[in-house]
Amino acid sequence: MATTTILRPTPAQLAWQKGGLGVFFHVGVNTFAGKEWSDGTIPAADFAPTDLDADEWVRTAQQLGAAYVVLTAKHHDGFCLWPTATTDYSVASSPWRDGAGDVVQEVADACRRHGLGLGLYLSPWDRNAECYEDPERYDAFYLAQLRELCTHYGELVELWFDGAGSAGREYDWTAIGELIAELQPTAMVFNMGPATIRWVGNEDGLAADPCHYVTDSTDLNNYDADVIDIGDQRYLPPECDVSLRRGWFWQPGDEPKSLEHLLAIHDRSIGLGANLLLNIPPDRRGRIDPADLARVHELRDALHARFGNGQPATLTAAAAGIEAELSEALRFDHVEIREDVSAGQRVRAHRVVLADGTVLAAGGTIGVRRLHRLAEPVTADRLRIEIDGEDPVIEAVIVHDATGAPAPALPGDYRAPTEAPDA
Ligand code: FUL
Repeated sequence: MATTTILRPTPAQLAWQKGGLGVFFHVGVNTFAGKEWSDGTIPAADFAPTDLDADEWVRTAQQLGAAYVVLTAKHHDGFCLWPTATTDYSVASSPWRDGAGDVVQEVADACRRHGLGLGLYLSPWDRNAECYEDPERYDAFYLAQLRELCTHYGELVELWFDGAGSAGREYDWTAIGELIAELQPTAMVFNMGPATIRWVGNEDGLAADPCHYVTDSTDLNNYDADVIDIGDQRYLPPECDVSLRRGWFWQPGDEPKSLEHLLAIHDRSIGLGANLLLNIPPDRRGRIDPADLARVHELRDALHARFGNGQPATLTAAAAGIEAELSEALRFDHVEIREDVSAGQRVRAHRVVLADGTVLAAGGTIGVRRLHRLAEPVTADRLRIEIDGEDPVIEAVIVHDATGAPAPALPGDYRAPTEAPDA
């Protein structure tokens, strides 16, 4: 790193990071057209879920341990899932609930019932709005939509601004930032304009080590940790987005990823100190597809089997790190470490070492949580965590015995082939 300046998270950023897991819901006219992207011409009348149950969506997220959800209030096609005053291209023009429904409201209510935070995706690129080609008019239109979302649904934990389709287009990020500061000052802002969190750089749900919380840019093409200009640095922790299925929208014939693949995504996002936003797309009934639901429950059970019975160690400071003392000699095959990043991310490198000097695991970032899966189970009553970094604070070391629990292949390549959207 070129600097010793250590930037701190805001309390809202830290709370969001500690939450760790979010669930994405992509639903809209695309769901009924078998498309990933559409061009704004699919009739609003095609939005016709027969049995929409937002409570089931949010309950499913909660069962998986999510802290928040993010709903596509408007995708690139411009169709709005709430009865906006800005356009007729919305649920108000659909047969669903006789045009009197509001998906955003139903999800917001379910979030309140289940204690999850609500996030909303409002695509800047809008392929339906007739004013889109006139930047001044569109900026006003977009701000009006954002104002509706920021005023009618209670507290928002995240606003998702997707960059797709917007290359070369500058939106009025100053006004957007002012509106958010006024109406939803603690909402995380994803990746554009007044961003407070950033995209991890792929749609496979995979972070890498090191996982920097401080960067100079959300533009990953320009990101180079060695040439950071101190003045431009920002605390921008990453969110890894990925779909349970191949597509973001539910499509017939698509299937959920394997349990092993999902566990690998978990370990390489949450387990590397990043957030994970896992998309579980409602189907044409407006329900979670039974195959998806079964896979989500398998994932929940597997995570519980691996991490549900952790044993925390008692920590004491040592020369180059900390000593972690267990209540007795325990068998374990995973080590979880949590850094207190409230005064900034400080650990640059670390090693997990047994009393006899055997190095069990090593890495760069610890961050809000780091999971090490050991090649072999060990039995020990103490560990040393050796740390390189500036005044690092470790808040927890937890050992887990996941004997017999499903786990991803070690190592494995879990990148998905990329494909252009079909519109
Ligand atoms: C992308 C979009 O183009 C996809 O349709 C999806 O919404 C994904 C999360 O972000 O940029």
